[in-house]
Amino acid sequence: MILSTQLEYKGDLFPSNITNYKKDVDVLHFSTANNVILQLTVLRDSVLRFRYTTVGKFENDFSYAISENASSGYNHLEITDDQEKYIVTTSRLICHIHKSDLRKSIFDANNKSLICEDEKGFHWEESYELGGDIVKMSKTAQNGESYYGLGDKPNHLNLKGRRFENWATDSYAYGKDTDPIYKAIPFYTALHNNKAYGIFFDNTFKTYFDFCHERRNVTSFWAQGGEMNYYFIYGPKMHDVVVNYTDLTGTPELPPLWALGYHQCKWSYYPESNVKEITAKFRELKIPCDAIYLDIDYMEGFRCFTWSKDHFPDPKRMVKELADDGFKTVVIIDPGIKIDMDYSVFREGLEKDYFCKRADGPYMKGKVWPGECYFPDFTRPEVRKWWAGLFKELIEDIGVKGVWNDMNEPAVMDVPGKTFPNDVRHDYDGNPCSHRKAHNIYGMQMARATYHGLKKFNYPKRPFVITRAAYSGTQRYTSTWMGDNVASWEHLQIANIQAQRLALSGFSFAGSDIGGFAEQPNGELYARWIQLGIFHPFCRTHSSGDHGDQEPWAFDEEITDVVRKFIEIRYQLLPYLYTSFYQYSQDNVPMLKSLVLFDQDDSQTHYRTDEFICGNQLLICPINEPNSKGRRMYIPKGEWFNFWTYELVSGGKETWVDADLDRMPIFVKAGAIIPKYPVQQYVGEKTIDELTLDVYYKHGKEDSELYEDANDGFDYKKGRYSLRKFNLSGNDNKLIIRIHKRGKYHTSYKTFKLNLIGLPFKVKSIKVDNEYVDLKDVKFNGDNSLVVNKEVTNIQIKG
Ligand code: MIG
Repeated sequence: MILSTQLEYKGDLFPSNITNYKKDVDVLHFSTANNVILQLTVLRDSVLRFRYTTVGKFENDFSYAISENASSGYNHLEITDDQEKYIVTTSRLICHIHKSDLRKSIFDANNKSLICEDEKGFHWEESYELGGDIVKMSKTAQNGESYYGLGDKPNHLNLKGRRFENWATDSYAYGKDTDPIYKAIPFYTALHNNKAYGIFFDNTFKTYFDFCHERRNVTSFWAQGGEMNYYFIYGPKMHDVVVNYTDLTGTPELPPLWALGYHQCKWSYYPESNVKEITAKFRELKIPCDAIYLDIDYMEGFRCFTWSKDHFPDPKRMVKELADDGFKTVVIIDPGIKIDMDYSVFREGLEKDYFCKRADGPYMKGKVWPGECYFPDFTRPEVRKWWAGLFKELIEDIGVKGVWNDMNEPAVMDVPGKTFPNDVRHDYDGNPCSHRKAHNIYGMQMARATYHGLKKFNYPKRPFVITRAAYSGTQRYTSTWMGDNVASWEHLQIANIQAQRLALSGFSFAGSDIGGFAEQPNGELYARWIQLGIFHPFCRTHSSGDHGDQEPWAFDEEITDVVRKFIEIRYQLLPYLYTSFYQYSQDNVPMLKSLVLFDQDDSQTHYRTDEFICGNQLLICPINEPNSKGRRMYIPKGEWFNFWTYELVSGGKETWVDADLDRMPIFVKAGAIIPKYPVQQYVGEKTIDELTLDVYYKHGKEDSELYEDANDGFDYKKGRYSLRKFNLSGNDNKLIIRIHKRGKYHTSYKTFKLNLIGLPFKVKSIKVDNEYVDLKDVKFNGDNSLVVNKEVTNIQIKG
């Protein structure tokens, strides 16, 4: 019986019974008596897409997140049914769809165990005020389930017990519980009973995720509009969930190697003489640095694509002089275009009708740094093209090498909500909509347009872009940073979590403002933060500048020495980091691995936050507290060498690790082969004439990789790269390394210098490609090093 009160407020609405089922190759349609359709697409054996409509018809299927290179194809698809349900079976998954209410349960096809089950499943609320539905999904939480991902959230790595919102927001001096902040990445990985699966809710409206916060046994996610449209990704390895999500939303091309060097930034270095002072000091103190940033003050009245004549009278000359000294210049570009008829960018945007408008036609006017501004609608292809074109002078003529996109949430000053009002209209690539739908992708489309500009005008060199706001898939175009953090010990911890979380969310190329943006660190905090920062894919010091200096020499000499030492380690590790970037770019593998991803079967890892793996073989744990002589940390299972002492430790337990201010806990996985460059002051300063390989003995097997190419340009796409795979295997009196090489690139060096670390036996013979080496020729028992031709394929060391 329906009571009249229920009719007035409908509350949650639910699908009724399935009345019709239709299959179209890999797309299945289940329609209910009350006009709901579930469209299930089998993308891969382990990836299913679920899409719902409540009006009997789907809107145009369009997503900014999904990469055009996403892989698809499955081995097996079978659909059967019984009294209660339809049963969709792939070679990895079994999905039940209940005929009475459209609820779903998903099982592992191998062992039939439950992975994920709808609680209420899909339901919705009609929005009378705005039209459309508030679309909702709820799932039963499984025993001991944990949750990870969701982009840049500054909370605990494990999201369980919390609720989050995704709405890109300028968040100056955010804290541990601030939510939302700059990014909207509606993807998480869940883990229970050694099985991991992921959910990517590809909906750009404001979305919410509740991980057992409101109800202890329920996780749910919902959006203020749009479609219930999500991807279910099965592991059972968390690693494979993240890899598959990253495959779906894409990875960047390789950055120029210099972009993995150290970057120095401040708000702001100006005038030119100040910039030069800073860069000269790096060279004088021999602290490696590859990039110098110009914040908003380089412009004329904050007008994008202009230069302040007073402060930078001849940018082209300056940029060239910096380049001659090994510095790449990166400049900031914001979305707000100053309303000024004498400003050509504004005039052109106005004439061509490229600026965003309000619902009834007026321009979207908002105050940002330049004063009142209009804002390009980056969701229009022709606007992106125009924007890309605006970089011609900066990049092609002046020689700027990177662009920094800020304020692209978009941020607006002095207004409620600090962003555009909801009624602002966007083209959304031919799917016109309001800001409610376009807000979360505005920054992404700006960064995308910027990327295309750099790619075009920097050709044949590679582009470098950094953005603050992002949605899923933004990683295809740009690197990112975590926005306006604070110089505090707590924020050092937050930076660690955010970098890991972003990596788990498909966005590896990220780093924090080292030392903190707001306020000022003391030397100790700065040094500890540099130690963490050198293991983040993006490594930049940045600060607001209004609390004092934050260069490596801004503290005392001891600090400067520590900072130099660690930046030097980063420069030595460049081939390792670059290989890790290659694995990310090529194989979708996150560059940082939280311990839970590294070893999910060890439940000790599920709530660890500080320790992480950088690349595949370096275990890192920052010091998060002042006056530390070391700390306790969890060493994951397996054998690890202390990076400093070469002492071998067995994992699976917490251990005290010494780490005075000039050290931090770093361990190397036994069996790893870590490639190293000599220290350089900037990438390309030296011709590398020998590559060092640190070989860490293992009783057992371990594989390592080394990727190399020209470090810039696109020839690698034509096969001009070199990829070596090292298979190491050791026993009590033998160590064997087999090397396979692929690719046509010829490195500048001819030899490898192997440092043999941790051999448990005294070397009696060495065979390189089946020829005995005269032990007198190698520095054995001296420094345990061995020099071999780089084309070597087999090394046998015997005791
Ligand atoms: O309203 O460009 O997060 O990195 O230095 C502040 C000035 C605008 C915020 C960025 C910060 C940058 C600053 N920007």
